[in-house]
Amino acid sequence: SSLGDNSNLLSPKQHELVKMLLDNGQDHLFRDWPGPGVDDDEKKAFFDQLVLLDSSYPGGLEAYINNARKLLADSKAGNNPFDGFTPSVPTGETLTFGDENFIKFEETGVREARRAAFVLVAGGLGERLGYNGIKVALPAETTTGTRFLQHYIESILALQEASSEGESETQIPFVIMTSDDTHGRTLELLKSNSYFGMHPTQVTLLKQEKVACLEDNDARLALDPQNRYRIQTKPHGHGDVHSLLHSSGILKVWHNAGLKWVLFFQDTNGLLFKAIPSALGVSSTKQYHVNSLAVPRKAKEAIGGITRLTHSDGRSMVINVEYNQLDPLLRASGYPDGDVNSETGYSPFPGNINQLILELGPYIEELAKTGGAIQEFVNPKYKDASKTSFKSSTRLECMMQDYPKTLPPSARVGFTVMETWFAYAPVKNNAEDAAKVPKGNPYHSATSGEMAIYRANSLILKKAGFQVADPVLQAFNGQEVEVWPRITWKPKWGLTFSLIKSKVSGNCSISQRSTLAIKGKKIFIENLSVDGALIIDAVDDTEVTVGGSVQNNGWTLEPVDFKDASEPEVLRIRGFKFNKVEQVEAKYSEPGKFHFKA
Ligand code: UGB
Repeated sequence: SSLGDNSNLLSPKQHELVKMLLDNGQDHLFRDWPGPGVDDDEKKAFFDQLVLLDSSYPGGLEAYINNARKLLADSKAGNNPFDGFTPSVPTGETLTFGDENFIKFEETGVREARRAAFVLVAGGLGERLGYNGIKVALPAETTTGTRFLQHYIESILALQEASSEGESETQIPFVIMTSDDTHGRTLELLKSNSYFGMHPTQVTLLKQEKVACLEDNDARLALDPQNRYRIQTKPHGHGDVHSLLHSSGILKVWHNAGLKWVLFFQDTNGLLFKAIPSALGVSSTKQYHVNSLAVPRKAKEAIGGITRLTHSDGRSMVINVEYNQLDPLLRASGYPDGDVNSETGYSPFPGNINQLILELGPYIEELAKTGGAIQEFVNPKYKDASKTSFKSSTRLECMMQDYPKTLPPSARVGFTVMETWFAYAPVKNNAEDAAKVPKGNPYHSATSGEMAIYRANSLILKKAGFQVADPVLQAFNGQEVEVWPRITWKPKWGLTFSLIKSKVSGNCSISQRSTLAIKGKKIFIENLSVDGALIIDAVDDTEVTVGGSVQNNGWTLEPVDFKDASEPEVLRIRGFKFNKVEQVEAKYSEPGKFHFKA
């Protein structure tokens, strides 16, 4: 064959791989290759790609092909992955922001953060959002322009500092999973911003590789339509994070350093860190090996449902059922209406927000057995009902929240339900799709994501004793949202509810049209009324007490049409911008103790 003539291009390792492929029905990959001397560099690049695909999958390419054949056969046969399982609504811990229980969990969580590591999965391109850049570079809100990644890092640093109080200085490790789509730009964003204040050695980037596409039910690997010397690849999903953490060896390093918790989170949730201290407190108090964060879920919302699955053989587990699988599962198991709201107006199944807290010890033990492999699935789009050919190539995928599926029944798997307003506001949908979301369901757009931050901060200050004006309803990019006063603060100012309460006193109020940005750490708000815009900025060593009455024209909100190409994309996707007409600025760059009276 033409490959035979080309085989002197191969290293011994590549030789073995090619033999395995030929033994596994993949000879089409080398069909009609020209003889040696033609396209040799491209052929070598092809073999290099094979080695990469082989080394980045637990068990190698052979395992990938075998797993694919099995899953494709199941899919063709219409086998139900939940066969034998009956779904029911599980019970978990429910947290109410600011109550006694919550405050107790927050205290515990802050203490435990000394022994925590954080893992951000940020390899996804965010196709639903259709934004040109990487999602973690987007501003979470445009009052201060703080980017998601910056906010995450500042939150981790605030936790680090709070949990070190009275103890030796600690550095919380931070891993970011990237992919070829996001790696370069993530690294660049960190470097050009001095890692947003984090020590560069604290941050580890782990890049996930894509997996080979499959062109038919025999799991023949698909060649790139543009290049016969490349296998077409697609993302394998966020579940890769487990095998990457395992193979990098970093978990052992953490274990040896005495760490106990690994917290996983996603790329665009500007509220998450308001829920992290208490959720970690729950993990620690309840000794959960796995704790998933959840919020009340609207039927058909694109978030998975946390479900108890009980098998006819007695096995039972609490696990995420992905949003596209929940409806068919329910219909097949005695709920003829499928995924619908109950009389509460919500789905009876809590919504998975994919923020997981794992206890490190049991996690390492489990990965030692599985190598980090996560149960996969395949989702081919068939040409017709015969299910013999695909409309386009497919691939295996896996999800990080499926980690508990291989755990023994003795594992302590729990979940914690938070109120949505302080825990979950992702930025996933583009303006057009968000505008089409059924009324009453969340938009999950840049518009709603930003407005949710102002709403949460307003509600929290209200709980802390502030008089906060009611919101007005306004539509941006076809989405009606509550517009609250634009209140923002740095994580180091308001890491926990107790901390926030300790910084607000007397008679304080803010009007709906106002902006209040707290950019320092030791800023005490006392007898302050804001009607307009107030920006307080102070270096960490400085203590400022702010009071008096702020009255100015403030920052007005102006609509931006998402189709208006003259506006920057980050503004277009949210549908508004601020016109900074007038503001009061209190700025302190020297250490000391100050009083600011407006
Ligand atoms: N991601 C990767 O890092 N690598 C990949 O290959 C793919 C994604 P999406 P999805 O909480 O709102 C999830 O696309 O997958 C990262 C849960 O499965 O935003 O549709 C990516 O960068 C679902 O149960 O979400 O749905 C991002 O940070 C529900 O909980 C993250 O993975 C839903 O999120 C999620 O990717 C939710």
